[in-house]
Amino acid sequence: MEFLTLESTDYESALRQARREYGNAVRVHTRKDFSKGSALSRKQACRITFYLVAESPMPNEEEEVQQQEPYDAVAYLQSLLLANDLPPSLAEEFALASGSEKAEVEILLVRRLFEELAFADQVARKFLVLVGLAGVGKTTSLVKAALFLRSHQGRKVAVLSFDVHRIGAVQQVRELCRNFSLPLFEADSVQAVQSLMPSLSEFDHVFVDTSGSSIKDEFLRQDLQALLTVLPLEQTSRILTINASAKVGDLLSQYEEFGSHALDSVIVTKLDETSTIGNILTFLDKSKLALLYVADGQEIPEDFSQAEASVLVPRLKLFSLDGSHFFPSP
Ligand SMILES: Nc1nc2c(ncn2[C@@H]2O[C@H](COP(=O)(O)OP(=O)(O)OP(=O)(O)O)[C@@H](O)[C@H]2O)c(=O)[nH]1
Ligand SMILES: [Mg+2]
Repeated sequence: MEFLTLESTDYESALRQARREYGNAVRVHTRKDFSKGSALSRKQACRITFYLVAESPMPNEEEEVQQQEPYDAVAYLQSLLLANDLPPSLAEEFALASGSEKAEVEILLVRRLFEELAFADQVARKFLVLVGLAGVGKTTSLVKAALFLRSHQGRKVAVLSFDVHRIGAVQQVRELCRNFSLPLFEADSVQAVQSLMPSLSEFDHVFVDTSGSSIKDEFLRQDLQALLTVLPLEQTSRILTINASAKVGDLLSQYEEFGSHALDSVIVTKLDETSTIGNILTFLDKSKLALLYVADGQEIPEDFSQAEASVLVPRLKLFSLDGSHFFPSP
């Protein structure tokens, strides 16, 4: 074996130099740190002694192909479920032949995810009460929704703020309504809501902004219940507002908390803050609620759209097909 030596200011730079010249074949045998020069200008130095080993050859293309895992449709389906935060148990619902191509697996999965999903394409009722946890995006979304109905469907819309406890929250809705010229009515008690009823009769839709509540907040829940007793039942929609990043279990708790059977649709907010939508699809599948709108950012009115499959499918991950395969242009 042949030994070589090389000297530099320190060990690292000596090794770097050796590797620059001989590549990864360098193996250091010994190292010696010392100082050199006169007493007035003494400098640190390091000498390494090294030898070279044979570098393993790069595998050729043919060998690489052979080393890859063989394609398996069932494994591919599992990887899609995993990447999209969908439950692995969903795979049991598919009878896949191991030779099914990727595109076939993707089409089957999209069909399964969307065939029973309900979309609420119309807002039919007059009073639209957005309920949901604090900070989920109720106020922002209802302003967006009111603007959407006004500009896309020519509806006459207003906002009713029913925020009994938080003085600051009224400021936010006041400012938004002023900026977007939305008529705003304010009530701090159910009696006040009742007395506003005649003034609200001229509007097609009245979006009701409620205080957010935590699931443990009994006080706020009672206010919400009281409010719902003064709004005409047949003309009122209770819309659950949920955060796109929330876990399925938490979403199902919110669904129960905010009156499962009395809820009739869902608004999903903050889609821009998550990269997977499997949790939302699973929640919609389990709750059977119809998806009404989706919000994907803070900008009003831009970051908002009517919910439909073509908005959600492009958000599925690892698909070899793009959305146009599922929604060809007419
Ligand atoms: N990134 C992102 N932020 C959002 C979205 N929707 C709302 N927000 C932000 O979330 C924060 C809370 O929004 P609000 O509309 O005040 O939420 P809320 O549910 O009315 O809150 P409470 O009245 O306190 O219960 C604000 O900073 C919004 O700008 C969204 O789709 N994406
Ligand atoms: Mg609010």
